Amino acid sequence: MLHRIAVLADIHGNLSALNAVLADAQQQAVTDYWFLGDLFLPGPGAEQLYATLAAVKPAVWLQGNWEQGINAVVAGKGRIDDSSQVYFARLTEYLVQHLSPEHFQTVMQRPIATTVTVNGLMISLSHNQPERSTGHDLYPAAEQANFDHLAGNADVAVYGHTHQQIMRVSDKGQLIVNPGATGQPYSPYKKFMADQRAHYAILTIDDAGRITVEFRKVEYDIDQELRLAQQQELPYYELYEHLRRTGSTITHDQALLTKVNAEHGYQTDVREFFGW
Ligand SMILES: [Mn+2]
Repeated sequence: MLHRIAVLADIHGNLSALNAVLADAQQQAVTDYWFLGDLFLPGPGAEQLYATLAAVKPAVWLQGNWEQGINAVVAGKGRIDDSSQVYFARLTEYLVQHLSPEHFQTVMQRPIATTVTVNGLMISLSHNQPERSTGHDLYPAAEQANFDHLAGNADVAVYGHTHQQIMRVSDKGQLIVNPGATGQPYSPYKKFMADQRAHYAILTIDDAGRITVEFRKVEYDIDQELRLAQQQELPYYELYEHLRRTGSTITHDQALLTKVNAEHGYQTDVREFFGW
């Protein structure tokens, strides 16, 4: 059977982007869906986002470093004097309050990597490296040895996490693909960063195991996504608006986060909710 696989990664709470990508994928006569992790936050998508992704029955559904971070917060790990950790925890509180406990558990128990064989092609799938969902070692221009490690003994390695669409090869010629980010596109290059269309990729694998890779970028309504965030009373709404309009994250801007946390009493929220 001919497989046309839509590969999505890094949705990051952006339901509007996910809807646009799924509509495009349907038009492209996709037969399978794979998701490489980082489903929630900092966007408002929670229960409905879960249901939307679950409805296409992804054959692969991985966990990313954000899910691991969310798990760590819920397990009680974090420092109240670290503004970035308060930011992450306050968003986690929002998620816990907007997602059913059952679906929360389902997502948090996904693996960080897996391997599947399609028409004789062995494909490794991971959020970042198969053994570790964090790190900068697979950024597009990173060292070749890191990509050789990723490829392992697979024919094709597919990973997410960097939010940038790339295709390259290992030293042996194994194919390496990153579908980019559905909910949070990124580029270090200013001209491309201005293009905030939602990313995904389609892998077409025929009966003979021949593969074609297609990178897609889909327009969606950012204003609608921001209205959704407002309706849902998403914490750090202003920062989310900045992120959606520019692509720039402020996750590590301690000075800004300290100010916003103080303005909204987020530190107190986190202390009360998680007992930090
Ligand atoms: Mn990630």
